[in-house]
Amino acid sequence: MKPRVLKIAKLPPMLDEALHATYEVVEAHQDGTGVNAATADIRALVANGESTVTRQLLEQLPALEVIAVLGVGYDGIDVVAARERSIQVTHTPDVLTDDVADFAMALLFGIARNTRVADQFTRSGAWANGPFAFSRKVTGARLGIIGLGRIGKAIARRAQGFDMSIAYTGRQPQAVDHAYFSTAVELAAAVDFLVVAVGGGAASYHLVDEQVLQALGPQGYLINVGRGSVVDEQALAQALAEGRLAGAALDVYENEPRPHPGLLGLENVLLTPHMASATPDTRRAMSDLVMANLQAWQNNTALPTPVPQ
Ligand code: 8YV
Repeated sequence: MKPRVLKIAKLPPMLDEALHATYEVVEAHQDGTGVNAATADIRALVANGESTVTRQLLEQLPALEVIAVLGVGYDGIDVVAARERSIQVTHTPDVLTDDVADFAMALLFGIARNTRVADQFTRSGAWANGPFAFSRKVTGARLGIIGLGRIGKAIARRAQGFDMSIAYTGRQPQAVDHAYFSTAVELAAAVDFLVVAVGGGAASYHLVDEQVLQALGPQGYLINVGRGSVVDEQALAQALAEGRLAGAALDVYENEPRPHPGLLGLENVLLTPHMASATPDTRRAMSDLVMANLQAWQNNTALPTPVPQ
């Protein structure tokens, strides 16, 4: 008999196929509600970076042994509650770093050079009435990174290719050649582009608030490829609408899949649907890593990518 797995995420077709080939897959919503079958003998759970696994859900899964997250971020998972029951939690770091860093640069360039509005301008024929407005030069600008982890460092490497000066904030200074600021406000005040590359959770909740946006100022741009919860989206929409910030480019939102309505009508924003890691190669690698973690769990061997302690 195939082991039963609870799936609480929309998964890439290749992972769905692999899961169905090996397991009996029981489905539920992203927040773990609406389970469509009995759960007493479910021993594994597959989630993604947007899923929530609460203590309550874990209580409904008395036989659960492993949670495999498709994604590097696992802020939706109550890891403390899982550990109390020795449930192992895995994620998919590294394999998506390049895509997410590439996409951060795409967003940065897109908002700085105003490509979204320029495309509309070209298509609409408005060009016939005169040239498009000037946009912001990127090469040589000052970049601030919130969260100099794997993805933050990959963004820094790319930015160095554009002669950008790099500064960062994080829990502590690291052995790198970039300027360190102990707070997001100080960092924001010192840069032109502020990129959020930090994960979600209580520690980073609304780290980018009114004060940080104020410090970034009317010439400053915000880019977010980390988690929506890091940015106070209401404050951001207001600052953008009032011209207190030059622009923002976001791939993640506080309430996905619905960006703050105040953002939708603004010209100086670039909005993408949480797609930074969504390329076939990367989603294949992420899917393979989920399967490798589940296989190791079944074989009772060390899991390849457990979440850090
Ligand atoms: C994915 C992510 O979009 O890795 C993460 O934490 O948020 C993304 O790479 C997501 O987890 C898959 O749906």
